[in-house]
Amino acid sequence: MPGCRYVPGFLDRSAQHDLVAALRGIVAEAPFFTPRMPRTGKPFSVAMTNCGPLGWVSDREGGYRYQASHPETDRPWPPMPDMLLEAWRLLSAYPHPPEACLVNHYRPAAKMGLHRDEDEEDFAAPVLSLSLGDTAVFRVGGTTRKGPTRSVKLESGDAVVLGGDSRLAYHGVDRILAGSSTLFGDWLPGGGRINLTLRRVTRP
Ligand code: MD3
Ligand code: FE
Repeated sequence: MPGCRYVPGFLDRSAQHDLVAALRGIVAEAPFFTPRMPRTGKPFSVAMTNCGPLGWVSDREGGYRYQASHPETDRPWPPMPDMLLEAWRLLSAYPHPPEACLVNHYRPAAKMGLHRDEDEEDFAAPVLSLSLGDTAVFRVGGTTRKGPTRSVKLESGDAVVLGGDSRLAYHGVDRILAGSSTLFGDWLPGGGRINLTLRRVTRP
């Protein structure tokens, strides 16, 4: 897909462990919450939190949006760790810092339906995805909902930069290969996968 750059093994095992340590601190300050679908209130199977000045949230009343505070604690999101800002500088080719890092936790049975990321004002900036833990079977289509899709596996340490045409491509997570990674150790009982997406939300 044009504008999409897949960087397998971008984070080595040591960098993955450093990122897990940073995430433990983030989750201690900003616990995972369960977002809900607009109008229906149906819960997502993916648990979420954020770091950085803005975070993505969703609930029945307010729908999908970015806001500066955690929806349950009302506290500001914790800062983005330097290693994430560094990954953005290395991979994004975008001359302004990211504003939001959405942290998605997939338990082994979690999925994410086919969707586009379109809650941001600035589609000129790419979305940077970093995967940790269990492998995800990911689905990628084109910029319309109909049309062919293909299946791609994302493993712990992989990075994907979604820029150009791929920035508005349909994508989702079909399934998590439970037990495919031991990265999280005794953190996150039940294991699973964490995906981080770094985003620019506002136009600079
Ligand atoms: C688009 N997250 O939070 S990472 C999301 O794995 C989200 O948690 C997924 O979709 C996750 O909105 C996907 C971003 C990603 C990765 C590869 C892609 C988006 C992509 C390839 C093509 C198009
Ligand atoms: Fe997405």
